[in-house]
Amino acid sequence: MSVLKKNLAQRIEEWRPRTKKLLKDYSDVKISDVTIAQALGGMRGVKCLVTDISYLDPLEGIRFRGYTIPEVLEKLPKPPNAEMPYVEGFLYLLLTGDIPTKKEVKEVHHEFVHRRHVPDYVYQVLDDLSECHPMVMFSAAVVSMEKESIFTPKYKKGELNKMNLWDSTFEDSLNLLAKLPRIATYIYRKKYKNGDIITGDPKLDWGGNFARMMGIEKPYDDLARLYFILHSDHESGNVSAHTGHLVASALSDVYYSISSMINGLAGPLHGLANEMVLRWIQGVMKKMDNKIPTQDEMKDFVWDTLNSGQVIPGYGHAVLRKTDPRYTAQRDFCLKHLPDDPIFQYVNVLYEVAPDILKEHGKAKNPWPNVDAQSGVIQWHYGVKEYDFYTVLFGMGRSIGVLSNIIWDRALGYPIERPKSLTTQMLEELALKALEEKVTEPV
Ligand code: CMX
Repeated sequence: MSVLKKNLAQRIEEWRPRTKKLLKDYSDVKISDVTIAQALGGMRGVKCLVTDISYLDPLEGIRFRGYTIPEVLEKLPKPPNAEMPYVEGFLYLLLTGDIPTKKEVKEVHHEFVHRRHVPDYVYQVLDDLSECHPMVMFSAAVVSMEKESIFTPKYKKGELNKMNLWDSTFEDSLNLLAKLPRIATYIYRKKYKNGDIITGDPKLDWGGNFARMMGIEKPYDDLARLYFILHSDHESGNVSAHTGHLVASALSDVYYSISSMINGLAGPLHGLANEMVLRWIQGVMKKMDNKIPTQDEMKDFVWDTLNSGQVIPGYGHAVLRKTDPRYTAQRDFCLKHLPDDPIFQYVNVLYEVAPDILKEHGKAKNPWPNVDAQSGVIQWHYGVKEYDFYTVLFGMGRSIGVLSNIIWDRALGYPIERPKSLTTQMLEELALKALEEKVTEPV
């Protein structure tokens, strides 16, 4: 058994009694009330999911296993001469809660190397779908590998029970993760570089090998590591994470779950927003004839967009109420590596004016930028100019977090998810009852 799996097994054993005790002794303690606004409003703020992989504080932003982004970037081991940590070590952290040693990271790396072979039929699927959107190719490639699942045949043979469900899920998850850099870069090179495929190098880490197979020089490897870590997890209520969790809760294997997660990420209000940001910025650049706009000029563009009833992409968030620290981490990378990039300068002017305008506009609860406001800019700078591909990158990162969650869901025996629905008439009756109670309240 690998060190990662052994340590994970130990953490699971230590954790299980906590969940068990909560269920046994405190099951009726209330954690949330649900209003009509929440039922009709996408369940915002309803506290009804549990995850220990990451926690999103509205004012502080994300913490992974208790660590802020700067702490994660500082504490995790890095490849030689690299600025950013190994994705392998980050996975170790998400799964066990521990900062791994370099030796432990190397072990995860070897696990990935053994599991990275992509079956031939996946390339056939990708070749046949090469006219489709890259997210369609990515989702289809993942679900096409379902027959590789170790979990599903074991389940069918009756070999699984609540105590060992996680074990074959872990195996499936590592097998899938190991293949993602090859699949994603094959999509990219097939679609946009005339099928000129670059072979991988098993000596390289997950992020470094991804950069190599994309065909992009340093420091793109560091950017890749940073990007995948930042996009991995944002607790469980966002569309992609929740979809992955929901599908897996039916004990669908991870190939089905991650393919569904990718489909959720493809929407413009979620993962596709990074593409929309770049489109928006480049639309402004065209109108400005590439001249950097003054703040006043940028204000006009922002108001034009808002007045035409559209959102400012890359701004706002369902939970966050401050600048997303994932935005800040990418901004720091830009300031170091591409401070003079013209698109970055546009992004900066937008940052100077958009929050105040959104406050004045008065609709968005969060006027600050989110992760997507910076990510496309950096990709463009390093030559990844094909917008459609950006969400595939997001999907690679998000898989790390969602798979970690699914493994733990299975380890802790979380059941199939099944919230209850009401009809509109029932809501009207509840509203009327509340009104009557208010009227009869003593003054
Ligand atoms: N520009 C203009 N209006 C905005 C806005 C923005 N960036 N963000 C929110 N609003 C509007 C909403 O459209 C909504 O309007 P209506 O009342 O007319 O429907 C109102 O403000 C209230 O919305 P909210 O409660 O602040 O935000 P939601 O939780 O409903 O939505 C989000 C969150 C991210 C979908 C929204 O802010 C948005 O559409 N942002 C732009 C797209 C984007 O950047 N998405 C990426 C988010 C990160 C991710 O998940 O990947």
